[in-house]
Order: sequence, then structure tokens, then C-alpha cells
Amino acid sequence: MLIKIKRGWEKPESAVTPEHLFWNRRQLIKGIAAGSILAGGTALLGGDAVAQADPSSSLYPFKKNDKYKAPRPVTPEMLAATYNNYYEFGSSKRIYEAAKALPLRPWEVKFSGMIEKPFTLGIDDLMKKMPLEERVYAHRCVEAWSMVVPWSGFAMKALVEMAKPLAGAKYVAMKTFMNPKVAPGQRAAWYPWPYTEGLTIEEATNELTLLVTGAYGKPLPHSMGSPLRLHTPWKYGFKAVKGVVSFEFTDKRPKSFWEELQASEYGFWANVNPDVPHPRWSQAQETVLGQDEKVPTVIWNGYGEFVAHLYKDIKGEQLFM
Ligand SMILES: Nc1nc2c(c(=O)[nH]1)N[C@H]1C(S)=C(S)[C@@H](COP(=O)(O)O)O[C@H]1N2
Ligand SMILES: [Mo]
Repeated sequence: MLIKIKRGWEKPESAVTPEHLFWNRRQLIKGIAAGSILAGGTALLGGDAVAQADPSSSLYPFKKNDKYKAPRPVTPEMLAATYNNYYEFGSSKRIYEAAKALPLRPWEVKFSGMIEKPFTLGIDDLMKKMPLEERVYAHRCVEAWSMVVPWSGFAMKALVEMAKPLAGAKYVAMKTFMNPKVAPGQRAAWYPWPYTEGLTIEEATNELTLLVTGAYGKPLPHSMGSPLRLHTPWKYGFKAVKGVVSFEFTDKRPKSFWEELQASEYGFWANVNPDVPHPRWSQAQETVLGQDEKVPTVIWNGYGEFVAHLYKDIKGEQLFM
């Protein structure tokens, strides 16, 4: 993520693109031919799964749901797993190793605020209660890169129904774990930790909204937000909060992590729109991870038929930043 204030954590806009070049197709193919990337990647990804001994492993792969389409082929797993935004573990894209320091069990998820009765559920118990499925969705980062991932998870609608929100609840706030001992980024006091995101109840219960526990047919790697993260494919990627430990139902609009840092650049709605530039760069195109060419960005990231109606009565708000 890029923010405007001149502080130690800021990355210049020019830093966004060059890093992608490392992963362009030609270099990837060269790397595979040389044996370096494939061997390294296999060891890396396989080793992680073994080290985690994830108790949910046997549930995978989830049943495929082909209703939702992505505009491009699935991104190679190794790229999606090793090119990440996860500021808890550092501000570079290379947090794959650092993120492994996070213990994934026990993992308690708290439900609070305007619901019939507050409760806490361990992630494995939560997964037992939810309708698990796999969906292929596109992911568009506000930094103008994108990927396509076969996500495993469950519709957030099912989680909201289980929580039994009171009639007055209008939003769901979601929070990431807080553990500065293992997450060095959280020792930087200028960030508003823990990472917080929010959705309206209508957004949270929209059929597209997915809570993600896995990808590529197995539990998520630490780097992608294991054991629980959000995915809202029509919104910029910063809405997709990782390492979630809390769902709070509220009648007040939550202020998200990036909004708190730089409200003029990162708002609450954050819907994808190629015609509304970020204050410092265009959103008209995106770099597809693993490809040399840029492709045009599409309004609602291509998911308008499912979500555009949610916003038709909202006036005077910045829906696309
Ligand atoms: N807790 C937390 N969640 C986060 C972030 C973060 O820094 N911390 N980055 C967000 C951003 S900007 C993006 S693009 C996606 C990246 O998800 P990926 O690493 O699986 O591609 O995670 C989002 N969720
Ligand atoms: Mo992002």
C-alpha cells in the first residue's frame, strides 16, 4: 500500500511496478527451466503445510462452486503465495517467511456487539458450522496489480446468520490478530493496529462475499492470511483483511486501517472503478501477476451484476476510493 505522508514506511509510487517485473512470465519460465524457482517453490509451499500440521487439512479440497467466473486464468500458486501485502510482517511484498512466525492454533474468533448473544468459536469449530466451498475470483489491489485465485471458504452470509445480529446493526467490523511479539510490523506505533476493516450488513451478506480459509485446494499459507481472511472481489484488495480474530456488529461505520492513515486516498467503500484514479496514480489498467502485459481494469472488477444494486441509492459519497 502506498500513502502520501512522507514517513519511513512510505514507498514511492515508482516502487510499485518494478517489483512485478521480477515475476514476469519470461523470467518465471527461465527460472523453471533452470530448476531454481520450481524446486524452491515446491519445497517452500510443501514445507509450510507440513510445519503447520493444520487440523483442517483433511477438509480440503472443498466442493467447487462454478457460478462465479474470473476474467483470466488462475495465477500460479507460488506467485500468489509469495507476493503479498501483510503489513504486520513488513511493508515489502516479501513476507512469506516472516509470516510463518504466527501461531495458527489455537485460533479463537470473537463475535460481539449488536448480536443476540456474544460468543467465541475456535476456527475449526467455526469451519464445521459453515458451508465450505471453492470459488475462483479475481483480486484487484489498489496498487494496480491483480491475480486470480481459487479460494476456499464460506459465504459470509452464513456467518452473519449464525451471529444473529440485532435489527439495529448496520455494519460488521473485522479485526486482525494483535501479536507484536511475532509480527514485527505491529511494533511500529505510527500504524493504527490492529488492522481493521468493515462492511455494511448488505455487503457482508451479499452472495459474493467470501470468508477464506484456504486457496489452491488446501489451507491458506500464512502469507495469504491464514487461518481466516476476507475476500470481496469487487473491492480493492485492502478490504480483504487477513488473520481475522473478531467480528463486531455495530450501528457505526468502522474506520479502516488505511482510512485512518490516509482518508484522502483510502475510503470505506473502495469499489473498483477504472475511471476514478487514485489521487496519485491511474486505476485504468492493472498488471496481472505473472504476465508481461497490462490489462484494462473493469468497473466493480467485473462483478457488477451481483453488487452494483447495493450502491444505487448512495449519494454524495466516494464509492470508488
Ligand atoms: N491484516 C492485514 N490484512 C491485509 C493487508 C495487511 O497489510 N494486513 N493488506 C491488504 C491488501 S492491500 C491486499 S492487496 C491483500 C493482499 O492479499 P494477498 O497477499 O493474499 O494477495 O490483503 C489485504 N489484507
Ligand atoms: Mo492492496
